[in-house]
Amino acid sequence: MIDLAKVYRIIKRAGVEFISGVPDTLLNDFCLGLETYWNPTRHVLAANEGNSIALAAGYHLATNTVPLVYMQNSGMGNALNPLISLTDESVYSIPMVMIIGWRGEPNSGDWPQHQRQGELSPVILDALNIPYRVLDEDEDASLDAIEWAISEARKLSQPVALLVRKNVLSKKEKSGFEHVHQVYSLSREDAIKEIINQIPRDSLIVASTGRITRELHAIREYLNQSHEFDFLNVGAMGHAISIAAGIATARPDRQVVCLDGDAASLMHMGSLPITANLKLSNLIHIVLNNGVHESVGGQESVGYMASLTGIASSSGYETLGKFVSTTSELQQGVAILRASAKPAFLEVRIKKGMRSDMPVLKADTKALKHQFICSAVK
Ligand SMILES: Cc1ncc(C[n+]2csc(CCOP(=O)(O)OP(=O)(O)O)c2C)c(N)n1
Repeated sequence: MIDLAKVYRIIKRAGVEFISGVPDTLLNDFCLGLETYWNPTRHVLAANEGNSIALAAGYHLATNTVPLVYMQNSGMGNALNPLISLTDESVYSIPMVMIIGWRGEPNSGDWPQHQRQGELSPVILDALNIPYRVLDEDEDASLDAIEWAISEARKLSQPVALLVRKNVLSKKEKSGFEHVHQVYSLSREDAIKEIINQIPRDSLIVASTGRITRELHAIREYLNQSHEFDFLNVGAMGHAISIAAGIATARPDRQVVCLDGDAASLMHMGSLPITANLKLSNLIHIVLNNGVHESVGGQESVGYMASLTGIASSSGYETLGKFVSTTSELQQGVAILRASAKPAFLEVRIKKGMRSDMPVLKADTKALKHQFICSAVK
C-alpha cells in the first residue's frame, strides 16, 4: 500500500479542498483515513456516486477549485448521468478528479458481479473522453499520477480519473469492529436467523449486496436449508427493494421479504415512497441498520442519524412507529407487520461486525437464479 499521508499531502498541496464519494473495499484505508487527515466539513460521504459528482460540481462552482470524488467502479453507472449532462466538456466543463476502485480488473479473479464492470471501466472512461491513469503499488509513479490528474483536470477543465488497483489504497478486508463503540447488541447474523424463523419457509427473500447476501447464504448452509427461496442481489446496490417489489407484484399469494442495508436503502431512497404506495399486502422491507458501510470498511452512513422508520412511515409504509433492537422486539415486529394490508417496513438496529470465520460467498449466480425462478413460479 502506498503512504496515505503522502497522498493527502499531495492532494492538499495541489489545491484540492473538497472530497466526496461512496466507499469501496479497494479504497477503504484512503476513505477511513479521511476521518483523520481531512477537514470533516470538506468531506461528504454521499448517498450515491451521482450525488458525489454533483456535490463536487457545486463546490467547484463556488470556489473554482478542483474537487475530488472517490467511488468503486460499480458506482460509475450512478455517476454517468451527471458526468454526461453536467460536468462534460459539451455542457459546463467542470474539472474534478475521480479516484475509482478497479474491481474486476481483467485477470484479477474477482466475483461475477465485478467482472463486466472491470472490463468496461477503461472503455467507459474512453467513451466519455475522460483522461485516466492507473494507480499501482509503485508509490512514486502513483503519487506522480495523482499530481498529474489534478493538474490535468485544472488545465482541461474537465473530469480526469485514476483507476486504482488492489492493495494500493487499502490493506485488507476488515471484519472486526472490536475497538468500535457498539450502541446495539443484536448481530446481523442473529437478526437474519430470527427473521427467517418468523416467516413461512416458502417466503421469497431478496437480500442486499455485501454482508447480507453473504450471511444469508451461510445461514442456509448451516441450517442445511436450500437456497431456492433467496435471491441474492450481489451487485446493483440500492435496488434490492425494487427487485422485491417486482416479485411481490407478480406473486401476491407469497410472502416477500427484502433484507436491505442502511447505506443500500439510502442509495436510491426514492424507491421507498414508490414501493410503499404499491397495492401490496405481501411485502416487508426490513433494513438491517448498523450505521455503517460495513462491507467496504465500516465508514459511517447516516443510518443511525436519520430516522429510517420515520422516513418509511411518511413515505406511506406500515411501520411499528419505532425501530426494534432486540430478538423479542424483532419477533413481535415481524408478526405484526406480516398482517399489514399494505407494504410494511421494519428497521432493525444491529451492531457492527461479522464473525471472522464467516465463509465468503462463492455463488454460481446463474444456478441460484434458476433455482429461485423454479421455486417462485411454482
Ligand atoms: C453502486 C455501488 N456503489 C458502491 C458499492 C460498494 N459497496 C458494496 S457494499 C457497500 C456498503 C453497503 O452498506 P450497507 O447497505 O449499509 O450494508 P452493510 O455492508 O453495512 O451490511 C458499498 C458502498 C457498490 N457495490 N455499488
